Amino acid sequence: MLNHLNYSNALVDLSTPQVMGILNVTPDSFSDGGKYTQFDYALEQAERMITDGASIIDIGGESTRPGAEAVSEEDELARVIPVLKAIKQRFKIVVSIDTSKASVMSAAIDAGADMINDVRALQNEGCLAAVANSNIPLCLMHMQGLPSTMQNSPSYDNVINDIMVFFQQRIDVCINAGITRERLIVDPGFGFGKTLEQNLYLLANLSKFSQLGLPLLAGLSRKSMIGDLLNRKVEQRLAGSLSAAILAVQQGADIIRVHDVQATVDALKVLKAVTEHH
Ligand code: 7PM
Repeated sequence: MLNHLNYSNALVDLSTPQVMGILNVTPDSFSDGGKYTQFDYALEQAERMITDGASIIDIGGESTRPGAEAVSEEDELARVIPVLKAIKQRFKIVVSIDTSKASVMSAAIDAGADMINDVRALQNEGCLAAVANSNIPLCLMHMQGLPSTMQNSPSYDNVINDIMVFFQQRIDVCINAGITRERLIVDPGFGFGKTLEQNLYLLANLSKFSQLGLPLLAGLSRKSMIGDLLNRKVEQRLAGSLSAAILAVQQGADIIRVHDVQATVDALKVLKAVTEHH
């Protein structure tokens, strides 16, 4: 856990936990109703999340959904880069790009991205080189397997220890590639190759990752672990997601990645107020 993250043109103060709002720009996240384009919708969503108190907007153009078809480089660039540019032009907000492709990372950095969020922790060809010459923060997420098959039979000796070893290896690889430690953020990747039991154990022991001395990001919003635990469909998972967000922050998470920004900001305000008065 650190107190600050230094961004190119903005500073995110991590002395209190911050909310990262999810902005999906995948076709499956948008049903075309006519003249209203995905581009306009994305900008409106971004504005709402900023108003609601998000300090980071995470733009994703690749669906990591289990079984989702791969997105081509051209399609991902065409979805993400115009939205990134428009948000940077209109709002004063830190913008993160959720991608695993080196070409998208490079183009996003050129277009003013403030952060790269990679569910594959920069393991794809060319990713280390793509980010090494910039100075923006990088989120390294843990995933066991690949999105198409990762939920088949996830297996660990100990999920916390195994993820800790993975982080240590990726941190070393990054440092050897010329990326300073100060730029790194870690994320255990809830739901990415983990059973419900493993996800719950991970949340219960999340504070172990503070040993790394790096900012900790957690994404729990509307995930299957909430749905499976509560037997709720994706649109009925807000209460479960808020509870999980509170628990993650109590266990040391610095950044919470969510769909429902206003509700999460409210929940964290209650936690903060109570924590400051005990
Ligand atoms: C289907 C399955 C759709 C999973 C979307 C998802 C994380 C992330 C995602 C996370 C970081 C979701 C995921 N999850 N990046 N990207 N951490 N750093 O639920 O947990 O949003 S995609």
